[in-house]
Amino acid sequence: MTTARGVEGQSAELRLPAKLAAHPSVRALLARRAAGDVARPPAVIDAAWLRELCLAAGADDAAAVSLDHPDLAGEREHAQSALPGTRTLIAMAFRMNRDNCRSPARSVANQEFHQTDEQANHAARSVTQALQDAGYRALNPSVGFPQEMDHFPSERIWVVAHKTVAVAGGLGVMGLHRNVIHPKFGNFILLATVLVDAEVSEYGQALDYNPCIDCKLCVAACPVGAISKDGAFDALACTTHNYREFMSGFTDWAQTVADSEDAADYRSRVTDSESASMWQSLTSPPGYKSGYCMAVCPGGEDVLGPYLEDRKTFMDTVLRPLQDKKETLYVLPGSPAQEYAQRRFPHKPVKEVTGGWQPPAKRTP
Ligand code: B12
Ligand code: SF4
Repeated sequence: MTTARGVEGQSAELRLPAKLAAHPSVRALLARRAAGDVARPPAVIDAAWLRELCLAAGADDAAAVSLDHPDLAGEREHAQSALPGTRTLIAMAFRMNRDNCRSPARSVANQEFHQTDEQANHAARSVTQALQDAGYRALNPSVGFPQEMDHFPSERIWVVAHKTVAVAGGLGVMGLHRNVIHPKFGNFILLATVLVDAEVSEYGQALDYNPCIDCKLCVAACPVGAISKDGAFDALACTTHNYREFMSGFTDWAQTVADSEDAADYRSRVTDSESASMWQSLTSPPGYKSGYCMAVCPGGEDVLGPYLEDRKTFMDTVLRPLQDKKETLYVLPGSPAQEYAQRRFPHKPVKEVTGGWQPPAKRTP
């Protein structure tokens, strides 16, 4: 056995088998340690250094939250399973360009979501790498997709709930539509979280007010009635329509392909536009069908001005184009979403789908 001592104050007594101690990598590391070249990171991360790191990586706002925070009780098990030893979650917000998100052209809005998603993933990865280089264990779960599809559909597929962490850290509060509204940037933000195995010198504090002004424009904008005035949220209605070309909607489409007798039968069930849209989602990042709740939200100091100055013009130029858009709405048969969509938006064709949640009933020959 060989005993090696690290640099002063590190008390790294290593008892290594001779073969391992003689390995060139081990000898190089021990030599670097002896020369004081491998510093142990501070036990507590400096909050100002960390914030600067996040902003330099591209975040527009950032805050650390202890995993012991009472509001993160539901996240603890997930965080520990993703990175054993996690002590702190670092929440980051990334601004999206507002008018892109508001565009009735899906290609424009989706591009904005995906570009910001990519930017947030890059930034979170670079923060993780800097923490790793400083000597910590750190991990950045995906901002959006990919998610853990082996859990789908019975358990949650996301590693960390970014909204929960961001709210606990004071980056914003969930509005009536359940998107997090940042006090300055409004709800035009995507969120990322980095897990790290150390404490931070100062943690973010939750906001003491909600930037949501309760205008209920999100209720008016949602084409499938997923948002109620009282704050109830119909996640299934949202997923069935907005995520038509994601996991469950894709399954429904695949079932339709499987059930079709021939090309003519397939084309009687799926329009050319729908086939082309599905192709686009399969070859590019998948396209959201709406996100209108986010598009119309006037909350947040940077966003609020035009709404306060002239509400009618705001509604005519932001809300109405989305309401007027002719587009297919996807609903589960007999669902409240179906009734709502037909009543509120008679000019939008409503299509019944299974949502892919369960196999369709066998057709009788
Ligand atoms: C699951 C999910 C969804 C689901 C459920 C939405 C929801 N309200 O939770 C669906 C598919 C409907 C969805 C839609 C959208 N999402 Co989403 N989504 C997520 C995800 C993966 C987890 C959300 C979460 O933490 N939920 C738990 C708690 C915190 O949310 P909650 O609202 O309190 O609880 C509801 C859900 O949990 C739901 N629920 C419970 N179990 C299950 C199981 C399944 C399978 C589903 C679908 C829902 C569901 O019911 C609860 C009651 O309403 C996060 C990414 C992440 N890893 O965190 C993005 C995230 C929340 N989504 C985001 C966005 C942008 C959207 C869309 C705008 C997408 C778009 N471009 O059109 C819409 C907006 C819909 C809305 N009004 O909320 C952003 C929000 C940013 C912000 N400013 O807040 C996030 C944070 C992604 C990111 N990294 O930025 N999303
Ligand atoms: S994303 Fe679309 S379907 Fe979902 S709640 Fe918002 S407006 Fe409604």
